[in-house]
Amino acid sequence: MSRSVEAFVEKVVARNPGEVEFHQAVYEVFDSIMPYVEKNPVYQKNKILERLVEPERTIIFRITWVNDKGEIQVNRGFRVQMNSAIGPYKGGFRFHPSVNLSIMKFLAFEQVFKNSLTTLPIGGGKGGTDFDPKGKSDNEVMRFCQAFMSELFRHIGPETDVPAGDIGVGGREIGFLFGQYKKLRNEFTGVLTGKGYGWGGSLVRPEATGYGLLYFVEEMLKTRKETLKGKIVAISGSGNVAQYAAEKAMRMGGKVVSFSDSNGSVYDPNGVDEKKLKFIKELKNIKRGRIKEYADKFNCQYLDGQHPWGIKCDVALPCATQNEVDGNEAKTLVKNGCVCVAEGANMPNNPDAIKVYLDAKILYGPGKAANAGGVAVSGLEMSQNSMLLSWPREEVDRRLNDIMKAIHSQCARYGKQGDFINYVAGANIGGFVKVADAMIAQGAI
Ligand code: NDP
Ligand code: 2IT
Repeated sequence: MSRSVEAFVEKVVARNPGEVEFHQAVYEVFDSIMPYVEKNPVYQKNKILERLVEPERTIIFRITWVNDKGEIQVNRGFRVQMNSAIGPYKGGFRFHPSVNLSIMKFLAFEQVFKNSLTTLPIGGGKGGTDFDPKGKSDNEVMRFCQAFMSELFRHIGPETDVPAGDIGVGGREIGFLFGQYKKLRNEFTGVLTGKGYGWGGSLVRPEATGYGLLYFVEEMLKTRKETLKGKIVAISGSGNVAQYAAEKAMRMGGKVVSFSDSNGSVYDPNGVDEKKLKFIKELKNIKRGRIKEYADKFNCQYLDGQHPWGIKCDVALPCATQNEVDGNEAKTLVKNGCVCVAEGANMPNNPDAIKVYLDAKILYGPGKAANAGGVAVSGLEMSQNSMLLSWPREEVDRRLNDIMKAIHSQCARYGKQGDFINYVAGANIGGFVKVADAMIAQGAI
């Protein structure tokens, strides 16, 4: 870390004690943009870095709801409205017991640069709650979503802040949240994305993060004159992103050999096919069961309590959560011949792991570039909502593919180091410039 980055991050740590995930995200971004900032004094003069680490607004609130037994439950809700320089705040809701202010701020911070990279006019935000949807009935989830929105509705809106899904929030939750917003405001607007098709949703939004990830991987492999055909692909997670990453990887000719959840991983050396994928979608989206049932059903290995990174693969796609790959796991991946790591999840590789990939000069695509397809199609959902129309599947998919290619070009433009593309530097600088220039144009606000 350079002296100036170290000094800056120290101040951020002192001002935001204990927010370790936020510190990690700030360090990662500023480490790559600092040389660019130092070459362009206008950014320092305008205190852009100091402003970027201070959310424009943070809302923290109590959520009170009643469970099926009639007992009162209390949870905590968050919305971090990080930066609106280039558009309304935009970013998902996470429902997971680990949610705290640090995790919300790291995700909102990352979202600012990611959304800038999409080429669309969307600012950055993130929200969520420590409510755990696991084991709750549909009615409990509905009452919780209604209670959550009963506070949040006054802070969001189609031209102010447009939330969507993230961990623990999919179509079911977006439906309940949208219903409550509509009731309280008496307005049918595009205030949330990831809505159902037929009531304002966009085709391809459910698939967008996973599909976009593979479009990005395709571009990365192309720089080395390779394709996914015949490559062995290890995936972690088994939720929205993992499922559609697997679907697209498979359809591109890759062999997907793993999934995971918070209990363990499955290793299927024969590869996932359409039938197995259908089983996972039903298991995870409807039955809400554990990934171990996949190993039982298809008679393959279950790695209890383990990540899938010990499995030999050509391409690794972490699609579960932050810090799910450490330095040793990254070394194992590289040793086993992995040539490409692309992040479906946000910040799944810790700083040691990232260093391993950069030192080995393998293809490494950070989340803010590689998983931006989800929020990009959310942006396209907003466009369709404001035009009161819906585009056909092929149109949305083509736009998603074009956006992922444009993000790849941005990364190559700002990250080229000889014949190596440093996608970390490329994505961070590429995302930064547009937001920083907009902030300068809009004055000291
Ligand atoms: P889902 O809730 O659909 O799935 C999450 C998956 O990750 C599940 O398999 C879950 O296992 C696992 N997981 C979650 N938390 C943990 C944890 N603390 N430890 C181990 N495993 C965990 O979420 P998504 O697929 O939507 O999100 C996955 C990742 O992708 C997140 O990092 C999210 O921020 C990122 N992302 C999502 C986008 C989207 O459009 N949905 C867009 C861009 C990024 P279990 O069921 O056991 O909890
Ligand atoms: O991390 C992310 O980009 C998301 N969870 C999607 C956000 C969105 O607004 O679609």
